[in-house]
Amino acid sequence: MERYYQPEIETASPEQLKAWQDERLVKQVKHVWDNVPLYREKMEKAGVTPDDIKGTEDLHKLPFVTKDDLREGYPYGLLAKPLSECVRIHSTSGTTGKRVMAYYTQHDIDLWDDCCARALTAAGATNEDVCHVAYGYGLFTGGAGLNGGSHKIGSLTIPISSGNTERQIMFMQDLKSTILCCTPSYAAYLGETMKEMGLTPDQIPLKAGIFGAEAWSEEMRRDIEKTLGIKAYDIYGLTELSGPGVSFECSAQSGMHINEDHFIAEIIDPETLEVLPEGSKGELVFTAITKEAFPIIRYRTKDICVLKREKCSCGRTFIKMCKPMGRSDDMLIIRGVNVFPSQIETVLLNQGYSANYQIIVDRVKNTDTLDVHVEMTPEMFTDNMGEIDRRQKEIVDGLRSMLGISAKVTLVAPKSIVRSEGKAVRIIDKRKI
Ligand code: DLL
Repeated sequence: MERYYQPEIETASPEQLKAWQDERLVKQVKHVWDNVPLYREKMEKAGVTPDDIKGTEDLHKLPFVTKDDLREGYPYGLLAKPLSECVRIHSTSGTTGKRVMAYYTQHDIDLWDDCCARALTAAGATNEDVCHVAYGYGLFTGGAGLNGGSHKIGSLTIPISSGNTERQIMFMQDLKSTILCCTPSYAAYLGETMKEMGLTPDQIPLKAGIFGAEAWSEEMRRDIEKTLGIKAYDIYGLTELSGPGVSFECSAQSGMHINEDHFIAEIIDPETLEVLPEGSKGELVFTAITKEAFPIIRYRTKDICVLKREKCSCGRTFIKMCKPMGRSDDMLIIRGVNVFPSQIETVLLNQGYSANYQIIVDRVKNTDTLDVHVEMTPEMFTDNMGEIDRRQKEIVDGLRSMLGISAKVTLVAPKSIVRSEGKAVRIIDKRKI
């Protein structure tokens, strides 16, 4: 039987959900107008006042907010509550320029933890479970978010953070970890290390994993489920909206339910900025309607996605988002063709490779080049050049039919591509360096 953390909310009627959203949006717009100069200026420029916003149907009147707006506000420009009422900050891992700072009141943390508790419960976790949180702790939101959710449901929480992979596995065995929380690339690495240590899935008590923070394919899900002997659930979120738990997968494992009592989602055309009808592919935009310290209105995530409201076998009524297909700023344009790294991953995993690969893009004599380095698995490792050539050609053909362009493929030895303990870095775009 499906279990919920907050059944009355998670299975609320569409009318009830809309009523909550209407009321909270109106309140939130007043809150930012009164307390955050950036929002007031943007609204004034767009000719909108809080009186124009009566409910969700008026959302489209409000201006968008981008990462650049948030960066400009560094460090406290977007604060909507006195600092004395804030209890925590987190921040994005931005490598260039100023970081985005997110602030939280205790109430914000409580609601965020509830969202993560919903995700854990949907993956089957209860107070009988041992929740192994191997997301990074610190400014990154992964560790703190799942840690908070795990406390809410009363699981025994292991705040192990990422790294020290063999110790992680020893703890899993000794402390009988049943729920694993980390990035999908780290889950794959943990599986690989277990195999090398001579462990089979039945020697590890894990039963489910909650993996997110980066794009991962269905093929990678199947691989992780097999190597770890678990059910693998997706979880989505971003620092600007609290962190993990904006949406989460249920037993149906077919898209993530958005916590609509806290977040309103829209899909827009990233070029024209027009709101697209449900079911269209476009950029995800979120409005956070319950956050106090760092409210966010119509935030352009850059994540490319599709929304669908459908009857779900789990009984939840929240709208679902598909696995993000990548970020519009991760999308590579190679010789004029749009290429998402996830398409390359699908080809590789379907041909029996693991998700250990690197995509190198360069421009030689005014022409874009696409090089894909792919690790052989230990089982297929060979120094037979004929066999290597055959395999490389097979991948080149697979990529050509998926992407419509040619790539150079180089097979490399097992373990020669650096493993990630957090979000994997798979793209090197030398054109931008
Ligand atoms: O990655 C929060 C998080 C932590 C989510 C742990 C899930 C689990 P940021 O570092 O701010 O926050 O990065 C947010 O990561 O805009 C997406 O591009 C990407 N992302 C997050 N979850 C997923 C997912 C955290 N499940 C950015 N699938 C987002 C694909 C994801 N991409």
